[in-house]
Amino acid sequence: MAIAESELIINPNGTVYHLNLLPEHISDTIITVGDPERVAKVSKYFDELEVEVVKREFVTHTGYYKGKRLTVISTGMGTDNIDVLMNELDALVNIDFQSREVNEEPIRLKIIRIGTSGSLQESVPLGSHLASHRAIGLDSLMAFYPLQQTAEEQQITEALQQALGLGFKPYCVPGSESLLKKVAHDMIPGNTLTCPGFYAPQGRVLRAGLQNPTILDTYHNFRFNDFKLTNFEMETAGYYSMGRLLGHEMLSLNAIVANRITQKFADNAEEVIDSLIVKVLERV
Ligand code: R1P
Ligand code: URA
Repeated sequence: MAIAESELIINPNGTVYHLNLLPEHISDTIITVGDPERVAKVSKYFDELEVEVVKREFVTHTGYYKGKRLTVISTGMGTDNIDVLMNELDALVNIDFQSREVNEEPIRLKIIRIGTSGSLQESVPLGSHLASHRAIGLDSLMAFYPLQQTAEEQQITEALQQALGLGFKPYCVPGSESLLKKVAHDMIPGNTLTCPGFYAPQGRVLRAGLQNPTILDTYHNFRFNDFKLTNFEMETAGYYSMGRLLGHEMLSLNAIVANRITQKFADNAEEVIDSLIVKVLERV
C-alpha cells in the first residue's frame, strides 16, 4: 500500500523531508556524528567529495576514502534526532519515492556513530576509545515503538529502573557483532547509558539542582550479574533500537572526553576524536 504524502514527506525537489537527500546521495556505509562541524573533520580525509547537503543540524558529505564510497552525516544531539535520521535513511533505501511502496528486498545499512562521551568508571580513562557493546536508553523514544526485548535485556532494564526509582522502563539493545569485530576489536568494550540530557540526566549540577542527588553514584555502582555501566552520552540507545526495528547494522564508538568519577575533562579532546575518525575510516 502506498504511504501517504503526510507520512513520508518528500520535498518538491524529490528529497526526503528533514535530511534533504535523494536516494543516490548516500552510501550503504554511513558514519554519523553529533556535531555538524565534525562532518568536515571526517570528509577532509576523503580523496573525492561527491555530495554536500545541509539542512538544519543534518549536514551530509558523501565521497570516497581509498576507493570506498562513504557518507558522513551529523545528527545534532539527542535520540529525537535519531528517530528522524533513522526513519529517513531507511526510507531512502527501502521505500520507492515514486510509488511510495516499501521495496520487497530490504537493504541493510551499516551505520557507525563517532561521538564524544563521559566515563562512569575509573577503568575507562580520558582519551580512550570505547565501543558500545550494549546501550541502555533512559529516554522515552522506545515507549512509542514495538521494540522486542530479550529476557536478559528486560531484566537489566528492570533492575536499573528499580535502582533509579524511575516511573518508566528504560530499554536495552546490543550493537552489531560483526561491526564490533571489524572496527572495534582493540577498543574498550562497554555498556553505554543514553541520557535524555547532558546536565541533570547525567548528574551535572550548575544552578538547577537534581531531583535525584545520588544519580551519578547509582550509575557508577549499578550491577546486574557482570553487567555494569561504563559511559554515557545522548544517542546510542536510539541508534541501536531503531537499527533493531528497521534491520540495520549499528555501532556506536565513543571518544572519552570527560571522566565523571575523577572529575576531569580531556585537554586533547579534538585529538581523541580525530584518532577515532582515522581508525574508523581505515577499518570500515
Ligand atoms: C553532548 O555534548 C553531545 O556529545 C555527545 C552526546 O551524545 C551529545 O550529543 O555526542 P556527540 O559528540 O556526537 O555530539
Ligand atoms: N557527551 C556527553 O553526553 N556527556 C559527557 O560527559 C561528554 C560528552
